[in-house]
Amino acid sequence: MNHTGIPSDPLRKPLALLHTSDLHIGSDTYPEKAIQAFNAVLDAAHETPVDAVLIAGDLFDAFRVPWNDVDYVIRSLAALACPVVILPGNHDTILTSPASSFPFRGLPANIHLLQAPNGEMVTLPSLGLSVWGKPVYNHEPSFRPLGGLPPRPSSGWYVAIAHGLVVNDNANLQRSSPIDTQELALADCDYIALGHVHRFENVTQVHPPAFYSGSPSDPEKPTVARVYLHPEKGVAVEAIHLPNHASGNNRTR
Ligand SMILES: [Mn+2]
Repeated sequence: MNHTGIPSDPLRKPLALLHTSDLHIGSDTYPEKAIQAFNAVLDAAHETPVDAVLIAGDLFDAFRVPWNDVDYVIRSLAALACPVVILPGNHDTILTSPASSFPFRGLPANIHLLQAPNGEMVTLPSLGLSVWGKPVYNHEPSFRPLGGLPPRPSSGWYVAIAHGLVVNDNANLQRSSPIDTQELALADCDYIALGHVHRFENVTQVHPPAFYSGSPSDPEKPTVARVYLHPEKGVAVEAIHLPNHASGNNRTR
């Protein structure tokens, strides 16, 4: 044990992650702004390099997204040259429908798309990082984005990604894709990267740190989150404020 009480683990090296969500590429109400916001996320990742990028849902807006946009997104994420983990949110039907023309089989090696309906773990041995997430196939009250979080791997950092609505009382469990505060409090991981709410928000329940990154196209406060995992200092999260582009989005969840 070190002075923080976190057991020493040689695989837990200092890491920086970029956490984003709710880009809504292909939106029919703000298509250009969505691309501008995506470009701002790429700029943030290039300006201050990170070890991995986590996209916590709603990268795309719908089932039908112009092919040029899909191709641009894939090529741009490949060019980041770090691992990119994508969790499908409720809008990402292009990533979850069997009828989709998305090039699932031709993805660049650094792009990890979570697809298993009951959740899937991506292990990145070079980073000592495991990332688990459960895609949104059915955006309804019975779908629990953090339900079934597997036990912590024996070594390294462990991050959960979830796309849903944090609710703090049982009455609100009738909302679609609910994440209750007990689930946040009991999750045995180092960080919970959330998407669905378009504003940066700290929803930590004592431990582990749990944040919404905010949407890069939010009309008032466009943000991404930068997450620092440090073996002695613990986990720190900061909002990175992005340029504010004209013509706001409608905060579609
Ligand atoms: Mn959503």
